[in-house]
Amino acid sequence: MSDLTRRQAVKLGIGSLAALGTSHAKPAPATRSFLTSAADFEDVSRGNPKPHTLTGDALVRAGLTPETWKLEIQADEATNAIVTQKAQIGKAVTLDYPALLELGKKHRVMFLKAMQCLNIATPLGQGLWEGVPLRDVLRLCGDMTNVRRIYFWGFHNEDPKQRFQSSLSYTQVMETAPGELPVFLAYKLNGEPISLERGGPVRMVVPWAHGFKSIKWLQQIRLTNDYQTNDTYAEKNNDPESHLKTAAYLDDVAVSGKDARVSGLAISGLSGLSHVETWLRPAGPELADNDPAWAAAEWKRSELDQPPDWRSVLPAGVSPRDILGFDRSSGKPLSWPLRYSMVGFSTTLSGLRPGKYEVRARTVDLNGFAQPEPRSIQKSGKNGIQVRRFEVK
Ligand SMILES: Nc1nc2c(c(=O)[nH]1)N[C@H]1C(S)=C(S)[C@@H](COP(=O)(O)O)O[C@H]1N2
Ligand SMILES: [Mo]
Repeated sequence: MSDLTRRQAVKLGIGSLAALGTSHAKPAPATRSFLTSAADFEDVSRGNPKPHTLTGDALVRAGLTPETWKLEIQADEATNAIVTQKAQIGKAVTLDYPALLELGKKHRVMFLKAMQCLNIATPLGQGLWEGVPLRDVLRLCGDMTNVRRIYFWGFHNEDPKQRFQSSLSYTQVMETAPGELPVFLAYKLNGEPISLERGGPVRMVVPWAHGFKSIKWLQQIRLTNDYQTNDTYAEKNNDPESHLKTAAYLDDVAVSGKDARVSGLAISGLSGLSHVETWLRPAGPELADNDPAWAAAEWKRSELDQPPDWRSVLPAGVSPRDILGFDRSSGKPLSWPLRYSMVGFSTTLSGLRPGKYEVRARTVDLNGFAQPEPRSIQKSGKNGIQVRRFEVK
């Protein structure tokens, strides 16, 4: 349940986590900005050298400038004892950056998404992502036969061992349930071209998934008849088909006199977010999962931040009416909190007696299930109930 240290992160093979070693417990901000600026996202990137550290010619050779970027879409014709028929597509396609932007004129989608690593108990950031649905890109390949899955990966220093790849089923890509959100190839973050560090020029964005499906520096797509995941994240015991978890993440508690302000961020995952609750008790030793105190806990509702003034939050020229998850005519969110985004919560505990305390926070989803129910394995997303300790003098 404790947050991840840099050493643990390295052991788990998570990636760079450059900033996380020092900033995993976030101070309670006086005001929290709804969107995270591209540079303030926590970075989770593999590679040696990391693709976003390349410059000059190396960057050009890597095809990571808007002028040199290309996406190759091909059939993967491999067969085996179970996959007996090979995938076939009308034609292989190579798409460049201007062609993708051109597709965007007709098909563009915009969407607010929290980026969250399956392995890290802190949200990485929240952005307004803009791009073209993957299904509209794949249509360029014409008719497809025997395609059951889409594999994709990014630039990886031309060293196959560094490849970071992910996959989706054909159905997930081509069909979107009402109210659900399509997978898309993003070329803008917060109204700007996607920075190299955030995976630009083009990054996959999989709305319902943890970060590892949202492949950065995207350059390759394969259409295959293989029905199995090939995700790099299936290694190290992770569940490669897990959905984003509904969960609360705590800031450090801010104590002022006899008052304690408890705050944090709640992610609305696949099961949605009804509300957040907090539980205050005198500080004690670590609570085991089977401690009777859990059953007697008094959980109290916390306040969720209300929708912000969208005009002041969104990049210039972006209307909420154009963002998926918002009503086309009123420009209001269809639900609050928004699907797959995060929202601040807070509670002020007033008039506390001097002493040491611990406070926990949990979400309740739209099924009425309290976090972490249905009880998940930690390798399907870090949604353990967090605790913060503080003292009132
Ligand atoms: N090409 C590539 N894409 C990648 C990764 C990577 O190492 N290489 N890391 C993934 C993981 S595990 C996460 S959590 C997110 C993090 O996105 P961010 O660095 O923009 O916060 O990127 C994903 N996309
Ligand atoms: Mo991740």
